[in-house]
Amino acid sequence: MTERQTNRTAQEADVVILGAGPAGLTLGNLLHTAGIDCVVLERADPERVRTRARAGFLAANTVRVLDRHGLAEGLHRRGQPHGTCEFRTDQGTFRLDYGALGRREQHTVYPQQDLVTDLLTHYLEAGGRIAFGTEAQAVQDAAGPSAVVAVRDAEGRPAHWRARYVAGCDGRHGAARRSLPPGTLRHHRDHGVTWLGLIAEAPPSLDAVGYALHPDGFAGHMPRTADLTRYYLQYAPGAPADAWSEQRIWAELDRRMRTADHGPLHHGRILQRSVIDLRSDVIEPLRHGSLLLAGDAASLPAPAAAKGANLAVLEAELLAEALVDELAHGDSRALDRYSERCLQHIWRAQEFAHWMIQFLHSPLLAPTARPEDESFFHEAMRRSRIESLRTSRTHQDWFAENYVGL
Ligand code: RFL
Repeated sequence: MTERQTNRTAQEADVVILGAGPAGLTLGNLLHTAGIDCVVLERADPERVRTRARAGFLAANTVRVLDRHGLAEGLHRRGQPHGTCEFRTDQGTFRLDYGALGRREQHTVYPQQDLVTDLLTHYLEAGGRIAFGTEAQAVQDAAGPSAVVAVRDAEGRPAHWRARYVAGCDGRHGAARRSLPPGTLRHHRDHGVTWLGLIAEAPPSLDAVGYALHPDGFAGHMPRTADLTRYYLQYAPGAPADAWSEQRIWAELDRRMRTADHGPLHHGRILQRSVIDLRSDVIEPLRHGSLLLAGDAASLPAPAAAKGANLAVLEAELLAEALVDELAHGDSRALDRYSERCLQHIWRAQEFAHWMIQFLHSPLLAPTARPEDESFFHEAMRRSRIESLRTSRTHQDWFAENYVGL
């Protein structure tokens, strides 16, 4: 496989895609297959792109999108179907076979780095253009007939790309967001909760996603592969990622996951740890002249509901269809509706992520808290929600539909 570094003197393409994550590479594949002249500009090197571990749970609709375009071979071969979650609470433990509830759909567990590797391989083998080590600095002239992307190449030299359309798929700290015109709305919410995100070199310890709702804070168990498990621990806001030793981490996980009642967790080396402040935002609108946003650049859903990579793939397909209509057939109607169509999905995902955050996290009562304080009210509502989800089939169907759906 060759990775062609782009060094044409006249640097231009009909569509310049910023970022080689799930959004940018899905879009690149779809446009290239449809014969649209496009290029992906990626800040990182290929090794980093292929190994960045993040998401793992792909919704049924995401698999359908990838299937439609012949991009799902790897995930069918190596991904694992998954349809159960287990809630461990001080009101008891219960399991929901969400794959048999609601619309009866399952997740496919497939690490994001494997999906990105598959998408990149497919794109390169089809002859797609990509420039690694190329950091977009700004998108200029998006209101005019063609936009200009100012970049720095791997040696730090400034250069420019000219495009009829620029797809901002470069995440929430990328150049696309920095280039939005004044007055663009950014709806933002800080959920006031922090997680320590961990990847452990250990097999999953239960055959389900585990959500432990503990008075000392939330703990989560997410299967990834036969040898790797992702864990989350609710963590003190502002604490550095290395504040806890591995021993302390496993002790907290054991306690919050109630291993005394449910059996031990498989311990292993902590391969990766990061502090995740649960925040959400939505940009509105997602189109500004020839600049269009997709994936995390368009909206960041807090990772509590595993929606980000799924939205990225869905939006990439909508954007590809709209750009093909416009560039190949001169029909701009889908492009005009792109922002509105995506925002419907985005707000549904945001609403469910918000619900999950309220459900999973206790207010961590301070020793000085009194029963008349708001935190007690919040905790009582949360207990009532747990009871409703445990006992009401209607509530379980609603949960399943939102948990796995988009
Ligand atoms: P990405 O994946 O961040 O890719 C953006 C790419 O753009 C590059 N880039 C630039 N390139 C050129 N010029 C610039 N100026 C650039 N700035 C950035 C970056 O190097 C990168 O290659 O965005 P994309 O494609 O929008 O995909 C979004 C997803 O990555 C994200 O939403 C998910 O990882 C969120 N998420 C999950 N989503 C799910 O659907 N299911 C899950 O199970 C799930 N688990 C998670 C998650 C996110 C997590 N983090 C990051 C907190 C678990 C975690 C821990």
